Amino acid sequence: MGGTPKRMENFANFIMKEIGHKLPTGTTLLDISQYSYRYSMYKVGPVLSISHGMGIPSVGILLHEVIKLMYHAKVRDPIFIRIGTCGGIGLEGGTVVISEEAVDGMLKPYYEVPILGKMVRRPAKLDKQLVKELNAMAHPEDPYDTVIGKTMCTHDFYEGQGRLDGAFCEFTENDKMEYLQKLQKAGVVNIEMEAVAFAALTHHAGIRSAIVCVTLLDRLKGDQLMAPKEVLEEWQKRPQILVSRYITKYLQTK
Ligand code: R2B
Ligand code: URA
Repeated sequence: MGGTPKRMENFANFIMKEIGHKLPTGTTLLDISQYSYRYSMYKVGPVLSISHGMGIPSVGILLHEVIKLMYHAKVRDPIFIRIGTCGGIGLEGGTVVISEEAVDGMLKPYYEVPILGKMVRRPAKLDKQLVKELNAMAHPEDPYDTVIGKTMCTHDFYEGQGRLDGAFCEFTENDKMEYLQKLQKAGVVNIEMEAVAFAALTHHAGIRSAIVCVTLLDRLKGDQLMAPKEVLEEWQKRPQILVSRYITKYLQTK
């Protein structure tokens, strides 16, 4: 799973090549949920490549539906992996981050959701073994770093991530830097917007899951994405490469 329909179409085509999957003659890869006008979904043999949109509510709805899909399709032991983008904390743009922990905007390791008027708290746990297995897929000759670390998940891209360049900003550059340094001290290496719900809902369903994101910038150095579009696109392939190595290996040992 990943945020945008285009990235997940690209991933579907990429993984099809990597695992050597052949579509039945006369057929092409199709977005099988195109008429939902919400998400996109591609099936490539044993791999589903699905977009989840931006933010916790969007990924939450999708996860309910994909978890039900797994159940009705009688899929045994599925693995859910989010391939995304994020802001790095003290990491150069283009660094791949495998999340070992997910925390919310208050640095709490759970997903809180009001259900029938009561706040329900679900632990945002990721699979430790899967983190190691994914990390082992990084090659020493990759021209970028792959790191393991704590991921903060926010409800907002601008004020919620301490940006100064939103429509509103009621704090100073100093306040922002103090906050980001506090996050760094707490072990946070990247910030994105889905990790807590992704980790909590998969854990609640007993599904092994992982999150692999590429940093689009170092938030200690700025707020805006300054890298050219082509560079940003190349960076977004990096989590796909790591995950495709994992899937290929996994399928060979099955
Ligand atoms: C990363 O990028 C998106 C915000 O631009 C959001 O979906 C996320 O987690
Ligand atoms: N996605 C985020 O949520 N934050 C960033 O800084 C970059 C991508």
